[in-house]
Amino acid sequence: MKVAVVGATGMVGEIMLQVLEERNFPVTELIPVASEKSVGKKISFKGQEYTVVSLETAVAMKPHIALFSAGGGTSLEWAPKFAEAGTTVIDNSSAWRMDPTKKLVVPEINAQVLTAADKIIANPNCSTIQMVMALAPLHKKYQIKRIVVSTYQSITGTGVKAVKQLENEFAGISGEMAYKYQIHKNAIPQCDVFEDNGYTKEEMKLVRETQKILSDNSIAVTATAVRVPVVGGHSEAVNVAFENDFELADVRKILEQTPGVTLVDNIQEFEYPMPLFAQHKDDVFVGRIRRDESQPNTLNLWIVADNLRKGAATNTIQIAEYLVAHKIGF
Ligand code: 11C
Repeated sequence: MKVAVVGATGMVGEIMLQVLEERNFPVTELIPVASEKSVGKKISFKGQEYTVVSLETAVAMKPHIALFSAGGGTSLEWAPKFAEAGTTVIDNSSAWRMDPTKKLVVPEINAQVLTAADKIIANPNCSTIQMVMALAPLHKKYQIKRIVVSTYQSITGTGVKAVKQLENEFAGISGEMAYKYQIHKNAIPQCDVFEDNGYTKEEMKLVRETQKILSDNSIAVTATAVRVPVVGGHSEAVNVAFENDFELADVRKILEQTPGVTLVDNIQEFEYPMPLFAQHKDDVFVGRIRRDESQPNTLNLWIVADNLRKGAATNTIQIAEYLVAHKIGF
């Protein structure tokens, strides 16, 4: 496969290259793509050097697949141009996610919706991916009524500027700020911009994307998204009310048997998921599983994943793997 990685020099783009290599994705020709200021730079992939090209050049090279992680504006402008040239685009930005003509895919949950007609496929937001990975198999069995989620999000979700800000603050150096406030020793209850309803865009992604992926608009979701001075992944405290009652042992068994989910839930040994241990891993880690004793059929869980991996690069590449394995669109 001729594979373009758009945003190859960015934080997620670099991990996409690593994941392509690790999973031995059948790349016959790699096309690293970035903005004009990075064109001509060298990147290495599988021990070989490649030169970064512009978006125009990449479209003309007609890749089979383009993995996009270059921001919403770039996706809106360029994904259709690639699609027009016959390329299948898998886009990691929020540009196409809620477009009713585009599929929003977590392969373990709904890859079967994909068809050869899907030339632009949307990758969900990181905080949504890890939550639905744990909740989808429970939804199947018990039918979710309502989700209350609070997130504790890694600064890597904001990008390199935020990582630099925390490093500077930690070292006591003043520098460029990614956030309006200090993040070191802080928790900022704002991820992304505010919408008219008083929620942030990140919070509303958890609502809308969850309903779209689980193809059930009756699921009520309410979210509070918080940025914390953490780098390894996003954590989520999730309270989920089901239509039907459950046994905790069955919930554990279902999660244990879910591909892509690892149960870490042994309070006797103080074992639970944490970003420190989730970093660089592809699985979604679930623990602190317990009944919400304040109301019927309700469960509490703690979900952690590396937001740059399963939350972004890995999920994108798993979509590409599914297309290749099922010969969809090529
Ligand atoms: C964050 N989830 O942690 C965001 C980053 O819609 O793809 C990814 C934003 C997106 O701030």
